[in-house]
Amino acid sequence: MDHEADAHRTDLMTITRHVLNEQTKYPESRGDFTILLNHIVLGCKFVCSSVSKAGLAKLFGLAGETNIQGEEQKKLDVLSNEVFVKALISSGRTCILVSEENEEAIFVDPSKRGRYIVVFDPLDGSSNIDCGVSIGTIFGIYLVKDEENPTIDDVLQAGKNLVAAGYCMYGSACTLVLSTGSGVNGFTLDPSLGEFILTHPNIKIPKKGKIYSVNEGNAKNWDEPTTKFVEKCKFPTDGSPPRSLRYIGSMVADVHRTLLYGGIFLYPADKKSPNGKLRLLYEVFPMSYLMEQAGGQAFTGKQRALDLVPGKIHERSPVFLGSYVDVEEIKALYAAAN
Ligand code: AFP
Repeated sequence: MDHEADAHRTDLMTITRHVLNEQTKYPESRGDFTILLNHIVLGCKFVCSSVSKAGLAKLFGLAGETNIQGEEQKKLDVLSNEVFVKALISSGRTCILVSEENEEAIFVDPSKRGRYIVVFDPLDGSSNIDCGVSIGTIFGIYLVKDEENPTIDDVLQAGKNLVAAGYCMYGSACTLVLSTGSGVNGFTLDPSLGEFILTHPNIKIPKKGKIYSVNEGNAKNWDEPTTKFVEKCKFPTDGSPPRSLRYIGSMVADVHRTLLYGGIFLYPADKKSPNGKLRLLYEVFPMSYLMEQAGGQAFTGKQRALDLVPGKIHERSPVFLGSYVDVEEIKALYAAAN
């Protein structure tokens, strides 16, 4: 019997234990981040359970539909948003929340205020819900400058100022990927324990990948560097084999695969959408932060994604993110075009 392996299996590293361990590196830490994270984890568990029983509970479909009892049904993304907003406020550790679902930023009442700002998309990829494709929650965390006086400028910070970012993917397993600024770790929900257990320690993205991921339906509107890059993926001229195309259309799932297998995910600008589709604060920034923390890169077509400073909370940006070498290739094409 392999006692060492058994010891490993019985020594469970939960996400809370992991974050508490990380905090011991910062003697001034007050445990606030662990409390905040526990509330994010609660939201993820709720959404995970709702997504998995959505068909049963008749949670699918349009907001405003009614159920058998004649009660109004809430769409899953609306419900998820309510759960996250309430969990984050009740943590007592947040001062401003920005959600994809709310037009305006939410300023937390002074009686419940803390020093963290959370930007999030409670249920990204929601157009994929009805066909059972993996979807997810994306979040980024900033610190406020003055806890007594939070302003919208505290939210409009460059992505490089994030103190943590992550996503939770509701797929064949429920996986939470997190970075607090010293690498990336993945945790899988053990439903029998109700705990996220460290299953993917210190994730590093392969330096170069064999997969590209893009909505090719937009190809007729792409700019020259994107067109050239995709052409090279299909018809390489350096003797290398063509790359595989994988596109789910759910950013969390596409980024998760990119992080684990390597490759590049592209949501470029095009003639119809000069800023692309994805939102800077709660899609581009958190994913770019995770990519860099895992040894990859994220580029907008003009600059490092994390250097951008948003002018508005729901601002969009093009993004190319993934393996270091793959992103270097697209950077070179943009540099040549300018
Ligand atoms: P939905 O939430 O409307 O499904 O959008 C998902 C998303 O924001 C992101 O998760 C995907 O990467 C991207 O849009 C897919 O966009 P296209 O459908 O234009 O390819």
